[in-house]
Amino acid sequence: MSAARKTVALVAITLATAGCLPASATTEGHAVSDLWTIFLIAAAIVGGLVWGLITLSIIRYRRRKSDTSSGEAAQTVASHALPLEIAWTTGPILIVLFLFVMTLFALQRIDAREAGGINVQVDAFRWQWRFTYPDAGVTVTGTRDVIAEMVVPVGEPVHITLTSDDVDHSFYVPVFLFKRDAIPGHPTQFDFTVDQPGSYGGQCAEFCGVYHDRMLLTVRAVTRPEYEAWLTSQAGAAGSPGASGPASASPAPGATATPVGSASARASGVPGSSAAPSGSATTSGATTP
Ligand SMILES: [Cu+2]
Repeated sequence: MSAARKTVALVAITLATAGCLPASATTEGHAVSDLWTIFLIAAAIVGGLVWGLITLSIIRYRRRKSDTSSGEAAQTVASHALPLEIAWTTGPILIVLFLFVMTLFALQRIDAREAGGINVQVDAFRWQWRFTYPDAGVTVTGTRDVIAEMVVPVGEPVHITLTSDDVDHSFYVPVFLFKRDAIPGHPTQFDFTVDQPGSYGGQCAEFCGVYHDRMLLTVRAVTRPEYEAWLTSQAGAAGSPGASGPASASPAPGATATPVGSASARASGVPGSSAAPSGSATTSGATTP
């Protein structure tokens, strides 16, 4: 294949895939990707229509050699083309209304509260995350060396209460197609249900200070028995010296300078990664800074 053809193929593939979202890992995320597809189709229809009419006009009404007129084309004044005027006013209004209603439906699906499942309190702080399981008395606090990992049962709703200890942060797991701000003093609640077992990397998505980049996190979805075994191991670890129960979980504010994250912890935090991190990362994730 020649260089020119390769370039054309590359540009075509880039354009064709530029609007694609990654497949969502949660039930709620499907509402987002469905909505995205609807917007994309609407945009493609409008774009196709506009470009088609422009191309048609350029070719069909181009100036020909036989044309000896002064150059000005016939002008279509709005008052002379009432049907046209009505069409290009109502068309866009209907499209926007349709997209607005579809967005409301999608929001309803995303914000739906489901029965059953587990509760997790998520606290963002400069510069890590704390995940508290109030029903089990387990707390996982990320440190500057080991990012926090939230372990959840796959296929069950996870009820999150999100807040921040200091400044605005944002809970963001890219493959969940979902992001929500953590605002001090204003807890927010949302649910998600992870469809497939795996480890999903996330990060703070609100610039919150010099070490904002340290605010990585992982959500690991496992089977119910694995989840319960993990909870038991965490509850056991919390009782031993140097491990975190809720009381000893508070981070050192303004913690100092070394970069966050061991290589393995970071590897498990790669968005979309499906490799399950080792048990040792989980355990050390629960220790105090
Ligand atoms: Cu942050």
